[in-house]
Amino acid sequence: MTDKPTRDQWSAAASKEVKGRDLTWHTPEGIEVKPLYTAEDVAGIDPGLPGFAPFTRGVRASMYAGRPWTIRQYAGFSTAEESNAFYRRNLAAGQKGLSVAFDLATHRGYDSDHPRVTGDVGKAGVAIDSVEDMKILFDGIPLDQMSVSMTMNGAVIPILAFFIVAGEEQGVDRNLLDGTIQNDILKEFMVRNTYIYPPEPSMRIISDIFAYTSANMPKFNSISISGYHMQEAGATQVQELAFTIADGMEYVKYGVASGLDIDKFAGRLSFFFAIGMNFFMEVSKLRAARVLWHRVMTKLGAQDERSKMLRTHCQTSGVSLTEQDPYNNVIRTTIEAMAAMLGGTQSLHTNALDEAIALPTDFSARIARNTQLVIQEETGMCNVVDPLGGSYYIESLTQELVDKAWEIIERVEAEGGMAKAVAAGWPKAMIEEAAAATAARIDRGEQVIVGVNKYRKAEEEPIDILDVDNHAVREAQIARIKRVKASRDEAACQAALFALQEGARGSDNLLALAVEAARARATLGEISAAMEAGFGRYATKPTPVQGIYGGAYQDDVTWERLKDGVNATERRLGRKPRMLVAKMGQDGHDRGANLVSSAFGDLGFEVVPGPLFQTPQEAAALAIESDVDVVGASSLAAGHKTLIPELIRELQDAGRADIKVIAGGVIPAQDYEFLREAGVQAIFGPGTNLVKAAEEVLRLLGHNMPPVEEAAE
Ligand code: MLC
Ligand code: 5AD
Repeated sequence: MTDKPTRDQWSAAASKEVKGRDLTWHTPEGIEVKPLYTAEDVAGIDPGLPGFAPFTRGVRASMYAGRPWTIRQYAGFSTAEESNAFYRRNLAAGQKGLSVAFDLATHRGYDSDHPRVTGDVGKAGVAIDSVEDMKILFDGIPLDQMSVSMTMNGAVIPILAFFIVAGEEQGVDRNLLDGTIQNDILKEFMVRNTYIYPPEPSMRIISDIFAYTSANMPKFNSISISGYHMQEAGATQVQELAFTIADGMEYVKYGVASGLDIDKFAGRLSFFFAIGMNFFMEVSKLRAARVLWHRVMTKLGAQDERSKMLRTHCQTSGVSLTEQDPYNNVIRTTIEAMAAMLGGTQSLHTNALDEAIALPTDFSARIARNTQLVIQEETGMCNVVDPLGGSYYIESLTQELVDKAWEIIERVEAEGGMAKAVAAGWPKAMIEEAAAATAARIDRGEQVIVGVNKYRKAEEEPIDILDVDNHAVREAQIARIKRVKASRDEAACQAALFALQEGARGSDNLLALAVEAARARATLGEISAAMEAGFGRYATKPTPVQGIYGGAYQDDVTWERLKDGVNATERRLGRKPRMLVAKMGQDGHDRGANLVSSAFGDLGFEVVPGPLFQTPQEAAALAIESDVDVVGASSLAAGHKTLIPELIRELQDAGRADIKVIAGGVIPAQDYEFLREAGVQAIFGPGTNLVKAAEEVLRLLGHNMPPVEEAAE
């Protein structure tokens, strides 16, 4: 009998095979992944059993063997009628739960007739102005039988009120309503930006919702504490994990401080994570999240095991998908979906292959949904609970993620909790630094994206996409608002709105007051404005990070040549070239804008980072006042065809047609011609290499720039 080989012997053998090359993988979250894990790595780690504390292996004993996760596709566009029809088609084809995407006007508390939202109505989601729209949205869908998730944070009070009243008018008592409201405002201040009110009253709104739902809606999940958008904004998995759990802690503390018994509401808190392409990391992240939440809730004094159980929804990563060679997205989403289910999610959205350029069509939505149906019904993967449990790598990585995230959570706690940290801004800065570092890695070809920075197709054929006629939706919505206002009891409506305004100044439960206003047919804009009268509206200024993107290009010839170009332009103009990075409409997705500001700033441009939510008039005025050479309009929520031409007209009317306008973001190739005719001088779609973009801008500014070699081909 031969002796069993030792780990040292393996090490020597592997090293010989690769001639001594170091095989350690340093992940972006600062984790060193070794090429081999063995029993030695898991000595002392006991993941326990599924359905038992700390739930490492899942929150249910039988998990998917008993009941598979909910196939819950997030969707919404155009009018309530069109979205309702889309939901019904999807349910007939195998979807199991609903998830509503609202348009950005609704998110930010504006009715469809508000002048600030002309480009946003019906675009990134469905327009909902009153309870009448909500009733149409769920027409023929019994709300006591279908669980409904609603992604709403800023305008959470009117939307939840409309939902409750829509149920009531369907004959469904609120205590039977099943579903989830996102209601997670801390991450809005950090990354998603659909806030309305300042942080303090926003936190009060959340406590009021906890109080109302825990007393009246026992089946309803009162919050979906979301890391998803952090990862989308560029966070590493460790950051996403830590800040999400820390957000959850903060909400629990506020709930308790408002007088609620922790075990009365904590069992209905839920979570939401993104699942990106680092497969084993994502599986381990969900396991680590459950361990962390159990630890945190035990610390906070919860007694009921249900309060300590982290139940979560997941969505495959939007940011990992590409405009280029889009069928690769089906493969990416399949891998991510498998990571989510192997990590033990309760509910899942799989993205459509056209993610990087538009909302899903019936065709792309079918493939996305079928990805989950195939896993559930063809592979046998659901029949064993936590099949990766006990894997040396998975168990070791789970533990490492717990430890790394805990370090950040302890820092948050030492500094007084997440609300304070968010106000101080360091979590956001940390995420933006990670985002800039990732962008540089991808632009430099160090992180491979197939079909983008490697194996790129010579010719791309555009795919069919969904295009929403924003003008038609807006007209239809305005007509319905008029009808609602004309047929309501005006005195009763105004009395309910007044009571709500007083409630915002006092301490009565805002959701209870808004339910009264919704019954009286007050609109979303009116309910939001009544609270705004008490709370005010919140605004921030972007502060792009410096030196991270440029730092990755130290001693790089391409970068140096670009800097020479910027210097030459500076000599010619007598000052640095100036660029306004403009965000117009209610689109708060600022990852792209922040990255452009950082990269161009590092190159030596003078960047004016424009505030979020400007009208085209405001953006034009800022461009003129700052005397910029170029405006870069960043659009990630489909408002580009309305807002960018308006900006150009405003500049022309002010006699400043010389200020060049370029467009970047989620802009489908189908719209390029339209934008060029409107006067847009350059268009940068998803996956644009920032170095190449800067090169083109310099040329636009009159610098004779010979083409630089692409960094990554
Ligand atoms: C589940 N159940 C079981 C079981 N598995 N019972 C017996 N045996 C098993 N094996 C029971 C559960 O206990 C529960 O009842 C019921 O079945 C439903 O199961 P669930 O696991 O709770 O699933 P679900 O109802 O789908 O709820 C999942 C959730 C919820 C808790 C994560 O919060 C949710 O659906 N969230 C979705 C959030 C979402 O879609 N967000 C979209 C964001 S998009 P009971 O009584 O225990 O509840 C976005 C993008 C953007 O944000 O930026 O715009
Ligand atoms: N319909 C479907 N999916 C949507 N997403 C956003 N809005 C919609 C919508 N109206 C998805 C995309 C995006 C993520 C935040 O949510 O995948 O990346």
